[in-house]
Amino acid sequence: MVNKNNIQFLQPDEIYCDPLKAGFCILPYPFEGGISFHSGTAKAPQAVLQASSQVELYDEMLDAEPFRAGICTLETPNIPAKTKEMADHIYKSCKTIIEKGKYPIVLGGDHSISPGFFKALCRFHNPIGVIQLDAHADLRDQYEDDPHSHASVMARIREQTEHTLQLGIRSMCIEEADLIKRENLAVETMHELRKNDLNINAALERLPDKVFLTIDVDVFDTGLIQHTGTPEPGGLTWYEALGLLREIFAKKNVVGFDLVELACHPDDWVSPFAVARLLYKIIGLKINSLINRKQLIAWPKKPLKVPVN
Ligand SMILES: [Mn+2]
Repeated sequence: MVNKNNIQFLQPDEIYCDPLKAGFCILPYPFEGGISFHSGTAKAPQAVLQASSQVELYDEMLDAEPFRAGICTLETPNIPAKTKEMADHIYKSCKTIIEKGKYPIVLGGDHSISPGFFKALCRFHNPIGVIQLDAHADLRDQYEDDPHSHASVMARIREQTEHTLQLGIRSMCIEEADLIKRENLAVETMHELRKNDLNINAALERLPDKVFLTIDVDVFDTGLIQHTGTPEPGGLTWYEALGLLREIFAKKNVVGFDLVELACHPDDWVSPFAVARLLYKIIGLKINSLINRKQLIAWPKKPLKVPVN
């Protein structure tokens, strides 16, 4: 796993992306075998890495330079073509990253990669919950005969934990709606969120301290993220999402996260840049959370091991 990508996230000086020293580790995972609508997610990691060279290293919201903690981008692995084999492959890849003491981040790729990543986190963290930001409930037991489809992500995750919180949802089938009611699942629709019906603190309190965060970028408004595998109108604005993320990182120990479902389009420069910005914001929020929890004494000046427990 020590092989570096030719393009490093943010393209900082060499010492800040040294795979041995960096606290954060990004695995680009351009898998596109689980999609059902638009293609383009396979090219997304590369586009985000390229766009990241334009992201300012200083974060004005946090008044800090999070990159100094060290962020290494791994080379893109050879990914099996079938969803079932892929699920095992990403599990092993993420397990290796965690075993090396790195904070794991996966850059997709379509959403079918998340349950395997989560399975790796479950080996190290128990109890652990999941927070999903997504336009879609993803609770179908299977989709187009594939239980590992990107439309079944939360169904597969719920086999591993009962602690889930789904935010920004605005698309589901009636069977999913029935399941949510029957099992009283914590699903906050976009409609409820806009009515100010969401008590995020109460929702977060029901989860264990440790959580995995999975962000399907179709949770955003299509003005911000213009191309995704399955776009839906009416999503989160940039600052609504940052507000939610600030609350999540203030209250929870987020032990890993992924960003999935960006679809590339040759004329779209906005969306990959927004995802690069988002990725960097989240790394900053994680470091800020470690400082608030007194697991770090200050913003790091040089690469360090990120405490994960
Ligand atoms: Mn989605």
